[in-house]
Amino acid sequence: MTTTQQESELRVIDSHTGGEPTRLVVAGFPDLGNGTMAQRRERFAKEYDAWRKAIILEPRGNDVLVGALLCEPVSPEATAGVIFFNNAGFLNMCGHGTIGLIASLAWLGRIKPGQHRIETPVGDVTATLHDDGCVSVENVPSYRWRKQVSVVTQHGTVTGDIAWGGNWFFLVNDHPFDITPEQIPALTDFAWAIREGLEAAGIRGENDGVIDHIELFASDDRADSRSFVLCPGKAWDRSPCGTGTSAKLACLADDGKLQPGEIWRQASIIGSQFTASFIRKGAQVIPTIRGEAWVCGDNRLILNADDPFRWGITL
Ligand code: PYC
Repeated sequence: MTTTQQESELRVIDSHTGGEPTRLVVAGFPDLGNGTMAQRRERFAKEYDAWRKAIILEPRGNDVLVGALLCEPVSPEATAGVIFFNNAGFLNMCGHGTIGLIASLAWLGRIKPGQHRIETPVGDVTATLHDDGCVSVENVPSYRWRKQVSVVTQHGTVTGDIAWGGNWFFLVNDHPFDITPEQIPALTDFAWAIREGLEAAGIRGENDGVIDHIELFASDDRADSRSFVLCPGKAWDRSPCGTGTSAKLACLADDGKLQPGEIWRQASIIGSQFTASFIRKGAQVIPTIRGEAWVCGDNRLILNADDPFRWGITL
């Protein structure tokens, strides 16, 4: 793992998308070479994981924060490449984070309204910056892998769908909770028990993909559905989760409950919303999610060589 003895400084643009924070690293990160985003993510994980922790963990960050490393894209047609990470490791794609990335690039004056191709470790997505400041993201193809899978947890047997929306999700409609802020500790325990149950039973997505996001649904009086999403590092998503909404759309499409082009409004547990729809390309479901992000900081992170917690608090 590569660390340096000198003081280092990173410039980061902080934003939030429906309450969920994104920290975009725009300067100061070590060079990861010219490979694909998947290759650069591998190098990041192998050689620079200390930098992930310095950026995300306390005292500079927190467990809710999602990091986004801005990269030169491989293709001259693309606007940017990005690698997403959090307190537990790396994400494949991130919907709220892509909205934050686009809003931050616009705030920096680096992009104008219109379409922008963004390279991610799991494929390209197309983000559109609209004139009103909203951002829509045409995501990677999404699909349901398994329907109504039962998993044994400490809270009993729970049944849900396994779907890919750029990350792997276990989606549960049938559970005993209200999805309200008062229930967050109980929802967190329940969702984490599902995560542990899936791991213990070796239940995975396609190609052995770890199911590291758990999504619980309920009705909402101002949207089509409200969700509680537990992220890989045990923090709950303040936004409706872009990749989670994509996984939801794949399931709805499969069940014939949502038609191509029909709008789905997904609310988060704190009431923020994404609107979403999908198109079909052959057998594939391609979701688009739309939301808004707000830049809330333009910061320099100082990694002082004498700081005992320079590389984050790692308990
Ligand atoms: O919006 O896709 C998303 C996301 C994943 C984890 C947190 N947010």
